[in-house]
Amino acid sequence: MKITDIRIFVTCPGRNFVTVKIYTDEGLTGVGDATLNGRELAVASYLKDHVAPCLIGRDALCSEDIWHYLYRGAYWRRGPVTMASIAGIDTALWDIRAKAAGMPLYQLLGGASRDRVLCYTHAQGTGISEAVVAVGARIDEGYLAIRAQVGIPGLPDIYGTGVSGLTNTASDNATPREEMWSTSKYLPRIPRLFEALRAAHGEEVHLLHDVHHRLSPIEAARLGKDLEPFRLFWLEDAVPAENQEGFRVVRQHTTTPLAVGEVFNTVWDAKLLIEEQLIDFIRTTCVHAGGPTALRRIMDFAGLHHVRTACHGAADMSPICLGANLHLDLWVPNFGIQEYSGYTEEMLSLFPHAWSFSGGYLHPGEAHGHGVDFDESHADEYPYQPAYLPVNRLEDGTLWHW
Ligand code: GCO
Ligand code: MG
Repeated sequence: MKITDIRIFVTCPGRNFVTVKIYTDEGLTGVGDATLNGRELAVASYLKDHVAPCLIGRDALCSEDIWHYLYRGAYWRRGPVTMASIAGIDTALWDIRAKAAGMPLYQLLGGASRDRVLCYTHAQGTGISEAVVAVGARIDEGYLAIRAQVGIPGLPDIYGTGVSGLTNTASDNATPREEMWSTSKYLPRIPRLFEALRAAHGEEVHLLHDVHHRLSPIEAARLGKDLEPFRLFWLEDAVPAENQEGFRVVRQHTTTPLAVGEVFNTVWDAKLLIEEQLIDFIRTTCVHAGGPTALRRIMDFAGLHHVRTACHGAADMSPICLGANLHLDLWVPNFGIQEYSGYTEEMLSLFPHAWSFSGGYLHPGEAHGHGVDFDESHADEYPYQPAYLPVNRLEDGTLWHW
């Protein structure tokens, strides 16, 4: 089955998504997500200018060889732009393979290891009482696991604590918004949030929190300890993870479970973290970690070391990424949880999908392929809009992590 054409679409149905569509001489097509939030056009160019021309005429069923052709063959390995590009191609090729086999993708991976996929969603508030109400509303919608974030007095407008994160955060602004950060204001606030959440909503609901890489190891260790009474499902991205050894300090001091990896591109980014069992959940996801070919290897490696999976699933990855993740989630023996922050109706109309949500769980559906399509006839109605993630500065102006 020969690849006859590859088209790249950058659309903005509320936020920017990069979509790869591969066409074959047998009429089968497949779609993949290649979105890299805030850097979409770099990936689109990588794909259009450097990848697509090299793949025309190749066998669409040789996805393993194509993966290595794009990874080893480029000489310049890894990095978010390269790996999102490879992921877009790889996901589309797995879609084609599963359609050719007449099966949902999870059947090709080894079949379902569970009936349904536990997911967590987001709830936030600028104040603690507002966050408590927001978590309650999510529980009422049927969610069993909820990531809770709260604003910090004295720090205006922190990412992830105010309005819904479903749409572009800076769509009316061609440069990133600048936010302000203070670890000393943040650290005492978060245990108070979770104390209030447990008091209001009891022990059963799974509660999670995302630190967005803003702490040092010893600060993260303190936070993990202070949160122990509230039994979090996890503390996410507690410290920047370029220095994987930094997690040893956090790990030695707290029994709060640790999750990391949404910005990782390959297994090499997590090698020490997994081998030394410094984390409990690995957050790599289809689009940023090189597609199903690479992600399932990371998942298997994690399984050897008591690390469970937790694919990143915020709304800045397209519904195609979520659909592909759900097949891996249904199959993977060491599954943990899937992030699911949902999509707007507009987004879902551009990406018709077979997955379903019920009672706190997702299922990828039984459609052949990964079950998510792209309605290219409407692509022109949603042109790319420049947008960036915000940047973060300390109160004295120092540029900080987030
Ligand atoms: C998450 C993430 C998001 C990211 C976003 C960046 O846990 O869902 O941290 O909130 O900020 O995906 O593009
Ligand atoms: Mg996160």
